[in-house]
Amino acid sequence: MRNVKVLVVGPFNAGKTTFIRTLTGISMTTDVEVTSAEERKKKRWTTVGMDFGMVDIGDGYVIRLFGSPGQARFSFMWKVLSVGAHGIIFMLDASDRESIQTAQEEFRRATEQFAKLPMVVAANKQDVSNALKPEDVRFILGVPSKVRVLPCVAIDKAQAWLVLGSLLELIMPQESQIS
Ligand SMILES: Nc1nc2c(ncn2[C@@H]2O[C@H](COP(=O)(O)OP(=O)(O)OP(=O)(O)O)[C@@H](O)[C@H]2O)c(=O)[nH]1
Ligand SMILES: [Mg+2]
Repeated sequence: MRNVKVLVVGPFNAGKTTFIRTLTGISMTTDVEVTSAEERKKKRWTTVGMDFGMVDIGDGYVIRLFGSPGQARFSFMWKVLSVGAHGIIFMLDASDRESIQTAQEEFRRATEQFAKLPMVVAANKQDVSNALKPEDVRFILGVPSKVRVLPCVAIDKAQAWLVLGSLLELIMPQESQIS
């Protein structure tokens, strides 16, 4: 059995937990009710520890998906959760103009922290009519040309698979490192 570890990071409300739930049959999360009034305007539940789900992609490969919390107070969790990771999905809510500055800052932090790992950017919530397109996200976040920015709808299994598949294409050539 070959285990591939993927970590999903990104700001509060990006859709990380949803993405992992959509893709994996088995999953766990540590979501609790949001306490801050500002954040509560956006949604009721937030991740305070991690999300986890596994998916068997055949040929003896199992993908283990870990999701980080998005609230800034849990930023230390990136380091904890990335131990042994083979690749990173940086997810943002492309429909939320208010959170774009936070996404810029978080993306900068991700490129520094995960410089050695394969990464793709998922411009989530493309089903929302005003969502920024991947090329706009690339420009605003300053994503380097070697990093792919992909459209994503985390509530849609086929779309979520395309994002995971793009990252796996980057990871698999290095599969000798996978145990
Ligand atoms: N329309 C739409 N809504 C989405 C999509 N993905 C997630 N959502 C919604 O966005 C909200 C946030 O989703 P979560 O999965 O909780 O986001 P998160 O990144 O895990 O949030 P934190 O753990 O709090 O950082 C929820 O209400 C989801 O239902 C999507 O692709 N389209
Ligand atoms: Mg979450």
